[in-house]
Amino acid sequence: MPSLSNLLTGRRIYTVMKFFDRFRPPRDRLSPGESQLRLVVGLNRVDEVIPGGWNSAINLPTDDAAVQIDRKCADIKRLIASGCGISETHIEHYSALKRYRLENLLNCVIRNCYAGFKLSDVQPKHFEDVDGVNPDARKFTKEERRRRLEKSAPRVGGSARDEVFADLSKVVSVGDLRLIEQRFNQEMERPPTVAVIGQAGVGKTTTVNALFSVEWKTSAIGVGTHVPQGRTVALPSGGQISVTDLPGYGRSIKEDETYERMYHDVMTDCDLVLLIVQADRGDFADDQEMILKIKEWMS
Ligand SMILES: Nc1nc2c(ncn2[C@@H]2O[C@H](COP(=O)(O)OP(=O)(O)O)[C@@H](O)[C@H]2O)c(=O)[nH]1
Ligand SMILES: [Mg+2]
Repeated sequence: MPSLSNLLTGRRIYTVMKFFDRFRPPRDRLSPGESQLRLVVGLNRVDEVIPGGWNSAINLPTDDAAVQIDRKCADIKRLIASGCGISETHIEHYSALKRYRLENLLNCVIRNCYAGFKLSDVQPKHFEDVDGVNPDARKFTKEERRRRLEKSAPRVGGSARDEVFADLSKVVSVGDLRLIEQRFNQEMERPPTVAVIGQAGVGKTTTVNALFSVEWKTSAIGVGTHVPQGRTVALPSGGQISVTDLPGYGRSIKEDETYERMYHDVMTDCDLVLLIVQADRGDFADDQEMILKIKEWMS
């Protein structure tokens, strides 16, 4: 067995983690050929996709609307994926405001983020804390939600660390295992860095706060703010996360050109780009153009 001692840099640990994906239950595996592009496209605001389709008492779409939302988002995913040459597994639909399908978005983030296992203990904000949810019906609401969301993907990883080390102990020597553990612990001290991008008002701040259960207090990047805003916040589940809010694109060609260098510099350095798109909009041309650029910058 070759010694791992000279090989285990941070990124190599990622490779080791991916290798051990093979030992995970099938549902948690990367599918063959799935790219490791560190990009997730979030289709936000699905609560607005079907007019009158949201049942606010239980904070879920009606059964009919849920089917229609899935169908409509499947079309958008196909459109974006085929137009940009990315896998649909990098795109997830959800509602940040209603805290709907945040688990699915989080799974997608964990799968595609460099060292995504650092986020495997994250708990998204509670869906039943949204305004309008009937407090007396909470128990029913919870059960109803569980029933309806049964089919959605279970959480990737769980205690990713324990699983991976249990796997490793079967195939590497005790010395190498200790070394991997040491490097792993070093890596864990580095907070994951996520760059969040999207057109103004798509829900970047709302998404970060709901997904990671943080209170990210950066004021919305509005017209007039043209610099990235970075902040490291403590995760309630332990550890920290560094989030960079990038100014929005698609307002003017001149602005987009000015921002490109900045986008490029921030993105090449981060563990994940989270690009947020409004699912209830009809036109994704600017977003697709941006995805193509991100792909080029990050490859
Ligand atoms: N209906 C709906 N509104 C949302 C959703 N996510 C965000 N919003 C609203 O969109 C507005 C802009 O959100 P914000 O997070 O500040 O967008 P940002 O400019 O991209 O950071 C706020 O009024 C949010 O409440 C969502 O999933 N559904
Ligand atoms: Mg914002």
